[in-house]
Amino acid sequence: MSEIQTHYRTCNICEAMCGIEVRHKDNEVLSIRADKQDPFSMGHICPKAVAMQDYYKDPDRLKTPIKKTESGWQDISWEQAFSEIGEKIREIQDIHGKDSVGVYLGNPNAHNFGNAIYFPQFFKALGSINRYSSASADQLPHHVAANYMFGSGMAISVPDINRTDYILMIGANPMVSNGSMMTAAGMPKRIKNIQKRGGKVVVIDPRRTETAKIADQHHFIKPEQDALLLLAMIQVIIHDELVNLRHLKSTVVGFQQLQQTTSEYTPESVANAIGLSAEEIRQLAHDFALAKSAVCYSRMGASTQTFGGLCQWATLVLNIITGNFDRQGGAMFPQPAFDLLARVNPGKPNSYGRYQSRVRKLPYFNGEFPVATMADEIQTKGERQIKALFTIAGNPVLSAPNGDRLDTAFEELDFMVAVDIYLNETTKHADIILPSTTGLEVSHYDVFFNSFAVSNTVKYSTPTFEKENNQMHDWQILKALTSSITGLPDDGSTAEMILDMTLKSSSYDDLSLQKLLDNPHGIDLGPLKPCANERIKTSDGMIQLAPQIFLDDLPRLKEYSEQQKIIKTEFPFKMISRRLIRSHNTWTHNSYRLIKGKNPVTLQIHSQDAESLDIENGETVKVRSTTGEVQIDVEFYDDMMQGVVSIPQGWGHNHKNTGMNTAAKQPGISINSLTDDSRVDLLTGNAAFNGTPVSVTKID
Ligand SMILES: Nc1nc2c(c(=O)[nH]1)N[C@H]1C(S)=C(S)[C@@H](COP(=O)(O)OP(=O)(O)OC[C@H]3O[C@@H](n4cnc5c(=O)[nH]c(N)nc54)[C@H](O)[C@@H]3O)O[C@H]1N2
Ligand SMILES: Nc1nc2c(c(=O)[nH]1)N[C@H]1C(S)=C(S)[C@@H](COP(=O)(O)OP(=O)(O)OC[C@H]3O[C@@H](n4cnc5c(=O)[nH]c(N)nc54)[C@H](O)[C@@H]3O)O[C@H]1N2
Ligand code: SF4
Ligand SMILES: [Mo]
Repeated sequence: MSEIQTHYRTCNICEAMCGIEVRHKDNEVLSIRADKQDPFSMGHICPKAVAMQDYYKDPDRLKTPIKKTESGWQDISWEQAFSEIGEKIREIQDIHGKDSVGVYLGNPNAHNFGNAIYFPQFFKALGSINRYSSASADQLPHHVAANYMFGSGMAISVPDINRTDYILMIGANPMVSNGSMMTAAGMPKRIKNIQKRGGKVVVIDPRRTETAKIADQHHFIKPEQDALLLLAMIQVIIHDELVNLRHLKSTVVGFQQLQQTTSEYTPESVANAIGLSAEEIRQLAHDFALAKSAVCYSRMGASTQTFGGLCQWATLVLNIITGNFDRQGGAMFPQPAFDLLARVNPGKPNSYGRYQSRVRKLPYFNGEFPVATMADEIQTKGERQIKALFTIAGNPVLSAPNGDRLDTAFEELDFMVAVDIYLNETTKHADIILPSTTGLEVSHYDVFFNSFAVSNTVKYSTPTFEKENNQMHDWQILKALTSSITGLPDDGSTAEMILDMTLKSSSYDDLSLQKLLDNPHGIDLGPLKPCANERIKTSDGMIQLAPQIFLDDLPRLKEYSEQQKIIKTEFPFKMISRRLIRSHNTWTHNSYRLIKGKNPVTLQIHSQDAESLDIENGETVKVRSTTGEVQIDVEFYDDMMQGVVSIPQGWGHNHKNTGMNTAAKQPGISINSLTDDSRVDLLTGNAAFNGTPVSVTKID
């Protein structure tokens, strides 16, 4: 008889890095609970972690490579899959050039140990600049701002949430999302602790969110007007002589330019456009500047919008000019043991805009072009047109702006390979699907999210369950793909070997894989410390307060505000997205325990807005945008700002064409049938999901 065993590991579904305790007998999961001994998550967990057992046992999961044939999908061996892929990719690149093969990387790549380690080899083998990822539907503006102000896109500062006295959250809903670009398991407790120590939580959001409801203050803001709010706050702080650079005095350049360019953004001049009164804006600026410590944290709401770059720049400026940067309780740099900044040399060449995308001239940054132009690059004939595509752990048909267009574009490819655990809306277009292990079957070390974590810890998790003999991990698939393209043999390395080497050479003493194996709950490396001197990578070590590219983008902001006064009639509402506690992006809906109950995919609208259109609560309505139309049930929700409607992101499962059975019970509609791929932040190329103009009408 086998024994009940307890396994400790990290949940790798989202960036919160919660420690979990999995009790199991052989490969039957008995329970999944929070690991109270994890020094980072300290007993936090969310419902999604429990669903890890569902993905482990899911009969829809692919376990062997499949190939599309005239008589349907056929199982094939890994050898056959890699050999056919290698041959086809070489053939396409011989005819159309290296750049004719594109790559799209989805979100789980950031959560899967090993992927980041083996991507460089794979990219080198392909030799194509046609790369895309979910980063440009997400946090790209954070990286561009960090690149220009601190000299590296990975020099990301995070709120010192554990010690701050005042947090201003713009377009973030951590009570649901658990935090993002701020890895902080247990956000509900961390937020309550701010209030317990007498601090304040202020939320700026067009929806009175779950976070806004527990905050000390919430202000509605019209979608995509956050840059104006931030600029006005900066104007007030400078005008009212509240600037206090503190310890940063000798590290900051560009203050004069900042003062000059922001002086026109008085609260009075922006109040109408943004929907806050001039007094409210002034008060916010004063409260922020005068708090013992304060941090401004702007996320999805301030990034996936027409002015994402300006928002992230202005957010950092606000933290810096109030002396809340690289200081306890302000915005601070994590010092991860596996340090992605370690090999960045100060003054390294800037990759922003090194190339422009072929069709729409959007900027290349950090090895990629914006995903909002991927369909253009597939569908527009000419040199460097994408003829073949790899999608790796991504579902852009549901996640990218105007996903329906990609649904068509993927059919036009000569060849497509998907590395994915499911046959879904995106992977159904592939010629070959390579299924990887996932969740409880994989080992884990968080390479990325320790770089955004609110305290420094290290932890390595062994797999809870051994993978089946014929299965491959994502990183093994990447290595095999690399060999299949280059024809060169595998170098024999493993992700674990690289981790061990990196830990041993880290700035922390005595770290090694063995030490982490001996400490399965993880090791605390202490709170964030001031360390800008080692994290800033500009050539002169100075922080750039007013990089020209942001100043040059300000006229666009002005034009937009002018336009807003005119275009109203055809699409009178602004649409925003929302996240749900029991759903993660596009791929978790095959867990029945997460999706059971009422259909959560509703159009939230203020009852007065609905009633003015003669629409009743629960009624199915038509929502139309420049790109598409959907039918969806209305939910009266008076916590919406009037004029703004909200739809959950990540849904729209088309059960007829995919293998995902449980998800098909609650298909929902895809919000990205409505978002427009021509709406981007022109500065960074990031997708502008927020504020998509839509109309809402009765169905006759
Ligand atoms: N309108 C709107 N659109 C949005 C957003 C929004 O707020 N509003 N949010 C954006 C954001 S923040 C993001 S990050 C993107 C996400 O965009 P994507 O990354 O494209 O979408 P995911 O749902 O994360 O796709 C994950 C894919 O990986 C597969 N998968 C899951 N686990 C594994 C694994 O371990 N290995 C492999 N190989 N595959 C795996 C899943 O089956 C799925 O196909 O969506 C963006 N799209
Ligand atoms: N449960 C759950 N957790 C998740 C995910 C998930 O799908 N489900 N996805 C994960 C991923 S990939 C990410 S990137 C993070 C994202 O984490 P968050 O950034 O916290 O994401 P959202 O919940 O989308 O919050 C964005 C907020 O911005 C608001 N908003 C929309 N437009 C505007 C605007 O123009 N201005 C302002 N000020 N606000 C606006 C929305 O109302 C929403 O409350 O969440 C992660 N965690
Ligand atoms: S918050 Fe994220 S990491 Fe934590 S249990 Fe939920 S899905 Fe997993
Ligand atoms: Mo994301």
